[in-house]
Amino acid sequence: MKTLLLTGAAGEVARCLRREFATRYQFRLSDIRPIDGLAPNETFVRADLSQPDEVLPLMSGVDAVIHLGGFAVEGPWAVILQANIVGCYNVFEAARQVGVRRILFATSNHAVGFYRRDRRIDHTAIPRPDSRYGVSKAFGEALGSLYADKYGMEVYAMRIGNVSERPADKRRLSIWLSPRDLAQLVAIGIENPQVKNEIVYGVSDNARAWWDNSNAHRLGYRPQDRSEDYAAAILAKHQDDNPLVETYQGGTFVLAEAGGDPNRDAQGRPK
Ligand code: 15L
Repeated sequence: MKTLLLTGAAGEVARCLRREFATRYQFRLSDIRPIDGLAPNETFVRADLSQPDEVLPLMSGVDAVIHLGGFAVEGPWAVILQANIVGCYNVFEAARQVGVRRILFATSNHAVGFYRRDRRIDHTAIPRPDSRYGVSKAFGEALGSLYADKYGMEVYAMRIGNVSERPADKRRLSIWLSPRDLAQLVAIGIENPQVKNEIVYGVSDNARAWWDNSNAHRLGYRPQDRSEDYAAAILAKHQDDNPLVETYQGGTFVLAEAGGDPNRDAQGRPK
């Protein structure tokens, strides 16, 4: 059984992966926050990813890294810099030093959030971040590309839409990623020998998607879930947002300033 390092293991995306992969992989979980209730296939090592000497020991004996750690919404520059930029650098650099070749990196739709919704983009679309958070994800994509090209690492950057049991609103009908499709996408990133220097979109089989996910399809991704099954109920309740929010893929992140996503409280929980 492969052993995977999962950073950001106290977060929501990690919770889905731990559940989906409970019998498939060994997990070394890491987060700055504590985690209760470890399963038999899990161990936990607390680490602050902004500290290189705390990141290096996480890598020993690991087959691949799933790097989810960092601040998950818009935030103040000092926070984004340490958690998402310095932290991401430390993870790639520690993996290189220890010889862990494969890294799956959770980038985000907010790396491309300033593309309009009427524009269909694929994995070759250059970043158009909608926030400092989005800039940090574009940084991680660029860093991954450097480590793939320069050091021969195998890098799989997932521009994740929104992971949840069901799509939450109109915008998420386009970007929703179900937990089982997330698991399929991640398993491809871990197992597929063709992974070299990839960008894929983390999205289910959504009729309203803004993304051409042909690179993920090339690598074998066949999503099982469709947001359209929830569309009628969501659209019946939907009220149009600010026109800027409705225009751009990043939604409220295009407006968010100094403190974050207007849809979330200070702890990052949905309001
Ligand atoms: C993200 O990147 C965030 O981590 C997540 O909390 C959601 O806000 C998501 O994007 C989204 O765009 O819905």
